Amino acid sequence: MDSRLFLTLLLFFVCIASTLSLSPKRKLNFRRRLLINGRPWHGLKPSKHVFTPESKDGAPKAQWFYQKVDHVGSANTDYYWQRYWNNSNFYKPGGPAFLMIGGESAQTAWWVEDETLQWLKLAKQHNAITFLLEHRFYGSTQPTNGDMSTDSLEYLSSEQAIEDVAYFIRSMNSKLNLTSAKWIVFGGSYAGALAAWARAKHPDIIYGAVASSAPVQPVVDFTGYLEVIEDGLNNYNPECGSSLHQGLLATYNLIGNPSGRQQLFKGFQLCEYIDYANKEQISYFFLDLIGLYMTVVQYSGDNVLNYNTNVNIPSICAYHLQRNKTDLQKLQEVNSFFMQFYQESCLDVNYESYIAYLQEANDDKAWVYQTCNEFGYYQSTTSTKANQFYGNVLPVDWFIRQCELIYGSKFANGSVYNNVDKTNSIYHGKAGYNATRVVLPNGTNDPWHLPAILTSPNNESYAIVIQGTSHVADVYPDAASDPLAVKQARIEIAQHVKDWLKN
Ligand SMILES: *[C@@H]1O[C@H](CO)[C@@H](O)[C@H](O)[C@H]1NC(C)=O
Ligand SMILES: *[C@@H]1O[C@H](CO)[C@@H](O)[C@H](O)[C@H]1NC(C)=O
Ligand SMILES: *[C@@H]1O[C@H](CO)[C@@H](O)[C@H](O)[C@H]1NC(C)=O
Ligand SMILES: *[C@@H]1O[C@H](CO)[C@@H](O)[C@H](O)[C@H]1NC(C)=O
Ligand SMILES: *[C@@H]1O[C@H](CO)[C@@H](O)[C@H](O)[C@H]1NC(C)=O
Ligand SMILES: *[C@@H]1O[C@H](CO)[C@@H](O)[C@H](O)[C@H]1NC(C)=O
Ligand SMILES: CC(=O)N[C@H]1CO[C@H](CO)[C@@H](O)[C@@H]1O
Repeated sequence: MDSRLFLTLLLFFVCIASTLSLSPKRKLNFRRRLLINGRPWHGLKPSKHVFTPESKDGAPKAQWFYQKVDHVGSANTDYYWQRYWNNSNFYKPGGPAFLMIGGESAQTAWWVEDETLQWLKLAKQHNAITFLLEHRFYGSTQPTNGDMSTDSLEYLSSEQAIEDVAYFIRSMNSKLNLTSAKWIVFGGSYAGALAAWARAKHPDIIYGAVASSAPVQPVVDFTGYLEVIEDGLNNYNPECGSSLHQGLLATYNLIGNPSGRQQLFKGFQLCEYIDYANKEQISYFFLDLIGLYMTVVQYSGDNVLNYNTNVNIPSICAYHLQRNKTDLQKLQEVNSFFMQFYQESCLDVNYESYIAYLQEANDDKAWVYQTCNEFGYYQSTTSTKANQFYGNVLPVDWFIRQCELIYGSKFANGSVYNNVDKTNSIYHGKAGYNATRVVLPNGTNDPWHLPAILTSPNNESYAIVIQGTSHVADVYPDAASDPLAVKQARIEIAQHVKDWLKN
């Protein structure tokens, strides 16, 4: 390696290391519990190895791609180092190239390493070379060397990320002589939307896309989200849903008086008393509780982390279906289960430190920025149905106010609505999506199916319904517990990819 490149890289790592080791005042605890604008601590598409960047010896090593900071404007001509991984084990000259697009979290080698992953099984079958590209501003891919000030975040957008993908493909084509290879992009959740949009935008270099649980209809007030969570619990067992409803109601009624707050302090093992005058804190407390059920329903049964063993709808509902306990006690037991699971010593209810955390440079700050700047997707209790079930404890304005608190006055209320409108005018929403050679699987239990494409947009793209499954269920390795519907969906996806790669 030439010494100047080495120095640049060294500097880069020093910067990254100092960014990532920030925030000694905060333990990881409260971040792991929270579902921050739909994003859990592990990112929207969880990876098996969330804390270990390289999963084992001999795993593919991270590579660095010299990438343009700005594809959209012309003023900034800088470059940055974008992290990626590859696996050429299956590749045979003349074979296709598969690219997994990274979403709103740090990536790990697991995605190109674990040959039981569905897309790697396809790569093996078709002799494909595979790549995983980390999204700008997440993990170690930092176009502004870890600076996440609002000015720097100007370079964080889905459009820039899609152009990163296009530039990466063009460069690999010339570097590795892949020009005649068919490129297929893969992605799940937000990255699924990126895969769908990238195929639409660059049909000349991207031959097809598998876009799992892809939300392509940004909306500020994502009212349906919490309704699907409620339905997920009720469809399993109406008594489970009703017990959660009663538990939340009891909690809400106790907040109004001092002895009730004392009872909540003890029962939920809070780190501090709730200040009844602080309405922001009360919403934050309810997000602590409701967020647990969001995570559970959103991932229930997925064959990754603990979602098909003890963190899923049946195991959490088991608490609510106990006899001889009040619904408040049951809710508190679910809370205690997660406190142990996340190793929390007390339950954080400090809204100010939550905001302070989001003002630091981290993946959550980047994702919340994207919600303020492009997507919204605020999981509010605004709808009549959600209001009746949860209480109106998470009004949409509570989320919108955070945009201004974190990123400044540029993100006052009105601008968030304008930003989301702008995104929909760029990508034309789900009704306007009309690319060909795209597979769009979605799960009925997953709240993210609402902004996903539900009917095949044309006769060369395919929406696939997966009854009773959750978020991005189709991307994970086979499990004995997989429902038939997800097995069938995987077969269908494989068939479409095979058709595309024929001749
Ligand atoms: C692929 O990754 C390996 C290390 O895992 C590296 O040696 C090789 O140069 C990489 N190839 C490309 C095209 O990046
Ligand atoms: C590049 O790939 C094409 C098509 O696969 C092949 O015909 C050609 O010989 C390759 N060129 C080099 C320099 O390897
Ligand atoms: C529930 O409570 C009733 C009345 O207090 C008692 O008779 C019964 O044994 C209890 N059942 C269980 C499973 O604890
Ligand atoms: C925010 O903007 C929206 C759309 O313009 C408007 O409907 C809403 O009332 C505003 N909320 C506040 C708190 O100003
Ligand atoms: C989608 O594209 C096809 C082929 O160009 C066209 O016939 C069809 O009308 C389009 N549908 C929509 C909804 O735009
Ligand atoms: C769909 O089918 C019709 C009729 O067979 C055909 O004309 C059209 O080109 C096909 N493709 C798309 C993208 O609509
Ligand atoms: C949950 C959901 O909306 N599923 C949709 C997925 O795609 C199929 C096929 O178009 C639809 O019929 C489903 O309604």
